[in-house]
Amino acid sequence: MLLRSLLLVLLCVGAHLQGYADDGYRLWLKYDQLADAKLRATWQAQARGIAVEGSSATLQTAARELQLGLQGLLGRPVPVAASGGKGYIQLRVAADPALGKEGYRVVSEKNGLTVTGPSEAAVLYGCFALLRHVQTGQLPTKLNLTSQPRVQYRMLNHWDNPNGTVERGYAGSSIWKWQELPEVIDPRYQDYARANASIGINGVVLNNVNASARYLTDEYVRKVAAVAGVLRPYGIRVYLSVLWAAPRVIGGLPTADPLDPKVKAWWMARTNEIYKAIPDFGGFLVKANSEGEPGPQDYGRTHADGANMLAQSLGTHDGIVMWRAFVYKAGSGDRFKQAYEDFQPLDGKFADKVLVQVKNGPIDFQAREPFHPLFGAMPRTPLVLEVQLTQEYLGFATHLVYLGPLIKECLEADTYAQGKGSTVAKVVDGSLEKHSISAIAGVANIGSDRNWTGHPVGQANWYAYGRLAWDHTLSSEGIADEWTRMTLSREPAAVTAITQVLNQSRNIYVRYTTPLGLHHIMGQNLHYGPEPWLAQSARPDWTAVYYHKADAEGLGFNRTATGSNALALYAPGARQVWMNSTTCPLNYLLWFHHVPWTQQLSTGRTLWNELTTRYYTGADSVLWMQRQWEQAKPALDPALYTDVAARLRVQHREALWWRDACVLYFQSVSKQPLPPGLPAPTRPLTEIKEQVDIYQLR
Ligand code: BDP
Repeated sequence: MLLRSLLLVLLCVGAHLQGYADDGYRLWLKYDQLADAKLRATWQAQARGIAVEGSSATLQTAARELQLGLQGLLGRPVPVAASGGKGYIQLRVAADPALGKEGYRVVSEKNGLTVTGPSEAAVLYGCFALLRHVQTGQLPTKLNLTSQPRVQYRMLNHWDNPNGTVERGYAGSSIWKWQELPEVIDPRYQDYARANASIGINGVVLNNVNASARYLTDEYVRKVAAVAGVLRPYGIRVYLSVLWAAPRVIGGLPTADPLDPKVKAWWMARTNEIYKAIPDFGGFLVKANSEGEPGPQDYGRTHADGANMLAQSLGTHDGIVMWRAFVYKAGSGDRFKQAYEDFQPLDGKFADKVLVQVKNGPIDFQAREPFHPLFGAMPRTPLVLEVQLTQEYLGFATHLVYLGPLIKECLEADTYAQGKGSTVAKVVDGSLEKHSISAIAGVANIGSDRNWTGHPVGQANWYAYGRLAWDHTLSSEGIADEWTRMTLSREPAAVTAITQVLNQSRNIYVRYTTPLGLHHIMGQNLHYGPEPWLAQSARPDWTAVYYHKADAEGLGFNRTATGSNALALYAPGARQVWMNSTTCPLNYLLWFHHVPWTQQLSTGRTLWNELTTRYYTGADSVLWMQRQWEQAKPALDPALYTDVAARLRVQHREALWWRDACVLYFQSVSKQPLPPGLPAPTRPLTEIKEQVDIYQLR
């Protein structure tokens, strides 16, 4: 008997020391016991219980999450009560004009910690901030965590279809099980809500921008209402992408002309029905007259006509319309300029509830783009910044690419719209042009995979997006550090090794795929792997040669006054930075200039030598990433370590693929020898082309 008990104890201890295989499901909300006993004891004294004033669903949710987190982290029960004495954490809604609607305060007071905010959601955010503080191993002394979001609508956009597929999704299928809804509520919806609320996301678009009209039917509205019911206590509202042609497709009308009274009445009636089922419905996202989607231009109307009609259909409901500016017509000049040409003249013509949603760059979520010229150019229209978290052009779920730096780079870019310091962030948060509404959107990278994002480090991109949506002044490095501590390990050497990888990963990816400002040279349709030789497609602006313009003389797209003159779309201060090919920052050089192969760059190398050097050093850097990851091994869950290590091996193989494909192809045009010291690829271009064909399933 004694022996059996002893064995049992040993088994339990063993299991505890090893931890259970970490399948990534818990994301950064890991509430494993703090290893440091002193730290635990200090917090235990501050968290004898939780006292919550009020019984609303959101406050109860906040208390439950705090309880769950603290019990795990501190390793002992933390009761929740209506009131409590010394050492109880008080949760309270309290008016505080300095905090806006959603800001929180977590402070140490005489009797213990208090978490307050002007709304229930604010208190929930405060609880997550407190948990983050404990999780990252910080002390409670003189606690004063105060923060409020800089952007009002912080959106996560799904590109999910009714049949469960996810457009450009690389982490399994959709998490939304439409066929089972509204009766079956997958418990995963709640964990999804927790994750989003923990980083401050307060709105989700449930379906693809290439929308099915189905979502507007009564049948689907009931399903959407069921999801909204799960998300509501977490301060999250639901939104829908709409198909512009819905009045024809499901409404039985002969037209979807926004100025047609019957069309207007149809939208108004549909909207009212939606609000009956979902009183806090957030509104609509629209992709119109883009990539074959229908839109108001089909009837000779403008984007503003369409957006305003839809805004009108919202009536007095508290909803908004996010109208996407991602448009480019076949055969009408430099694609870089087209969204600008369509939308800029409409500035001032949009109704109050309309925001125009603009991708971070002018082409399409490339690994590095200059900021979109519409930022700063539509002062009378609130603009939503849209970034892509799913790695469509960044190696899917195979390549480790932390997107914090990419998002930050765009937010910090200076539009010079109102002189120096007119950053994209200030345009987006509304402060530059004094807008009363502001929004930011991230295209989700999650799916039904157990670990949500396929690549375990993809979770960092969801996390970083949310944190930056809340506060764009946070640093990308700080967020990487926070995420690593919460998700992977708090062991200092491991944190350093891993965060170095995260922080460098995007630049490394750019180097081995599209250095010096190359863009859109990826495999056709699938958008994976290199295909710089692609010259034939349904439209010229879907080929690679359209963008890199490699010829015997040089490489790059001339967008100066002697070329497409896209640079003229930027304010003089911004344009100035890129205008001159000898002073243009090298990261943007080929975005704006056609540069002779033999031109000497600021690095002292010729364009050709710099280009090839970047491809080689970029691919080699993946080996450095592997070594760093290996250094962190002792501190990591073994299964997770192995998974990422394997993905890094694929990443290296594919970095070499990119390198060899691009170096050999551009060499076939430049006729330049490789600089001394760089070994020639061992396979011919023909072989690589065949490999690409296999990838593309052609
Ligand atoms: C492109 C994607 C396409 C999307 C489109 C969009 O390839 O699947 O529908 O963006 O944003 O990058 O509408």
